Amino acid sequence: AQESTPAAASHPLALAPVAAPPASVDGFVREFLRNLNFERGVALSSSAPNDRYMALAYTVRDYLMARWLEDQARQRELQAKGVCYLSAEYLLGRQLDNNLLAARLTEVATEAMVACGIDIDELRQQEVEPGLGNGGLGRLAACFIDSLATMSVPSIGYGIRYEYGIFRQTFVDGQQVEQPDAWLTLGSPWEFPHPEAAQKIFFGGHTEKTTDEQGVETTTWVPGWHVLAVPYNYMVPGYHNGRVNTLRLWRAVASNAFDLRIFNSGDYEEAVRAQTFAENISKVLYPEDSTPQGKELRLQQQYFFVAASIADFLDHQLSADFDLENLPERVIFQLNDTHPVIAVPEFMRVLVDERGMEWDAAWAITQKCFAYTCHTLLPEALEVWPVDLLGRLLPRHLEIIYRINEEFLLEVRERFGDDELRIRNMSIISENPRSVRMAYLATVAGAKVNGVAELHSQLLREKVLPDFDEFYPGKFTNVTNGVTPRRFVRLANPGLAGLITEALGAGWTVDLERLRGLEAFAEDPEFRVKFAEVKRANKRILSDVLRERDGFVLNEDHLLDVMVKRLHEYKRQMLKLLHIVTEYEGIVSGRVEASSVQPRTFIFGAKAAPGYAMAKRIIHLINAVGSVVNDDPRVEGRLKVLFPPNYNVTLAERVIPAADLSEQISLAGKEASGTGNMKFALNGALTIGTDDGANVEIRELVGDDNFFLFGMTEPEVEALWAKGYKPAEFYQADSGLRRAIDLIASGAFSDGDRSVFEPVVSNLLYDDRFMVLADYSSYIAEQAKVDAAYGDQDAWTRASILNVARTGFFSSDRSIRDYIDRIWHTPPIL
Ligand code: T68
Repeated sequence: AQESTPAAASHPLALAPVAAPPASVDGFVREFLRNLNFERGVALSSSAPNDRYMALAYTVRDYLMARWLEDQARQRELQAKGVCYLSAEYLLGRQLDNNLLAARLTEVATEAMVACGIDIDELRQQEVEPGLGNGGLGRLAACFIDSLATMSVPSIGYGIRYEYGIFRQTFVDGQQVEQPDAWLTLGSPWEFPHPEAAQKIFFGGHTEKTTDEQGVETTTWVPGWHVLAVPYNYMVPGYHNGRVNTLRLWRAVASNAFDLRIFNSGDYEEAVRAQTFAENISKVLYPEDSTPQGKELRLQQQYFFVAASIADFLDHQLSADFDLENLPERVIFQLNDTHPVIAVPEFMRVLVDERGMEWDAAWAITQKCFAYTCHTLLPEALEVWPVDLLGRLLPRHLEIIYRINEEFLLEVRERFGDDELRIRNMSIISENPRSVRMAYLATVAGAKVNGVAELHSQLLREKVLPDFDEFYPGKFTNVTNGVTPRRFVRLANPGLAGLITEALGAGWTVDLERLRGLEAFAEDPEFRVKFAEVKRANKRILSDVLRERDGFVLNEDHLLDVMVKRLHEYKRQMLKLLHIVTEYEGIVSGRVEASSVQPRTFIFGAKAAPGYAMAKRIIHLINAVGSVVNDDPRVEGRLKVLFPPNYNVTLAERVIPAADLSEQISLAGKEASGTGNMKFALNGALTIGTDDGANVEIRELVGDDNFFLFGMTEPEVEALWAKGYKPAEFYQADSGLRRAIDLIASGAFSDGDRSVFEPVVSNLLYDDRFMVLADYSSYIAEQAKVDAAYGDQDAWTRASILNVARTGFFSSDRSIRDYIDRIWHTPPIL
């Protein structure tokens, strides 16, 4: 930020931020009209919905502004230890309602809009959600910054301001077609750009070594090119605590100097090309989830944002006289997966090359200032960067990584002798092709390494990084994920929130374990009736949304069975589909009376990575099955498959509160945690799930009677692989499975064309890496139990209430408390 002149700084009006406008309907109306007139330049009578939305957003900002300015000043004054959360993704969802809620302005704003003759709901619809993330990992980051603000933890979130977020999904003939997510086109009222505070970020070039008279060697990096990183600040208001934290996202902009050099040479086109090249860095979010993209642009993105963030922290957040030796008492950089891990050599480079610190001292500090969260167990999802690419883009960083590795492997040798196999297995550099294993680098550098659910953390230690666990006792820990109850209960499910407050009083929103108090109400028949009414009302709301959005008809009497998450083979949307096809086949073959089938609507929501062919075929198949099943009169409307396109946070907020059944059916040992599973349980859906990720903890908490468990355990999966898994044997052994697969293979869902879904069928029969067929019979049997249980509505409601009552543990506030206790040691500043 710009320093003010001494005269301005001592002016009486500059000593404290301008106070917020009066929090009355009248005050809000004035502020709103002022923004409409002065910021949008329109009169109310001639304003468009977007003008009104923008003015409303500006008004909400105005109420938060004084606190935001104070909190920034205070964070700098106190110099207390804080968290820098480094994440390449923040899947924020819409901001308006969240910020109104946090600032206690929802009612005032609603009434103010009424006074102006405006339907606030219409303005809500104007907001395009910032989809700056792929799925669970990005949404987790968004929940965490909400909790950090609500718990008054000194912290700042750093990331990338992608010009295009996760693609908009459309279906053409049932197949996914991606459209660019131009979320910025109508303006983005929640961000504050600061081009004057841009940082230079360097790339390429070479390094040079010089030795001074004392024989001390120094290395200088002579970079080849640079771009500017421009910060865009976002307010992150805590819930009802008056605190406003900052999310700082970086945008890449071409530097003038760079352009001019070429421009002066007379090549205008080349100058523009250079600009495009630089600005590509923050152009688009990589839509690959759980499979790293080894592309150079991706590495540019990663380095771009962490280099800018580290410089921002060291140059602007520390007091002028700060002694860098004390950094570990002042900051912890939390690495959200491996995407920001290049921050480790960057931090070393800054300390050693720029600040003149000795290597050993710098390394000791680094090892205290970083911690790493791993979000996967899939070996193919662990990021590696080829050494030649790294050397070309970041030559000095590659040297630093080599030295870190050299000294680390020396330590390993000291401890274990020349155990070459162990050394090869633990080396940060892997061979053929020579690459940097980013997870290993993060593990060596990090003070702590955590998994995201108990089972995941255990498997991480035992299967993925066992040598490191042995080498670094106490480094590995667990922090089970959580979700923010503000967005996912209060905002998404106001009916349930009201009922809870009626029963337990206010306070549960920031102390979610209080939901335990609902256990007693589960035994109260009147409460159960009210609870069931809320679920029904939520189905009606969803029904309206799906009719408006997609032209779908949702039968509110159906059991609502929901599977929403990224499309990935390990998550096993195919298993869900085989269940649906089995039910359908039973009816059309005449073996099952349609009238005896429990009416169910299956809702899918899933985006496939654009380059993931099998995932896209599965999407096609879901749509194909849906159109056949939905239109077949023999089904008598008792089975419906709805697949609204473009599942995102906004749709999740409508789908989750309406669900009866939550599908969490990944192969055991593959889903690190899951967070959708937590959102469903907190909103009263019962889970059908495997013993995987956080499902394990959900089941332990809600109890076996209130959870539908099926499938192999992780050790059983291992045993089956060891024995030799032959999916065709399961196909042969189960007639229901055979009929379902045969029906797909017959072309019944592709107008008789057997070739369309042949790759899906043969993948299941001859490969089936995620053991769909092995878990099929257990899944079908458990689904029969679901049908039976749903027959007793009152008992179902009781189980549903118990799910809410017993899952308060999954508040992201608890996760943050665990991070503070086990990793960060950053007390809240009250
Ligand atoms: C998810 N990971 C885990 N990755 O799959 C999920 N990956 O079990 C867990 O609950 C969640 O993280 C939060 O811990 C992801 O979402 C990605 O999105 C991703 C993105 C880019 C590259 C790799």
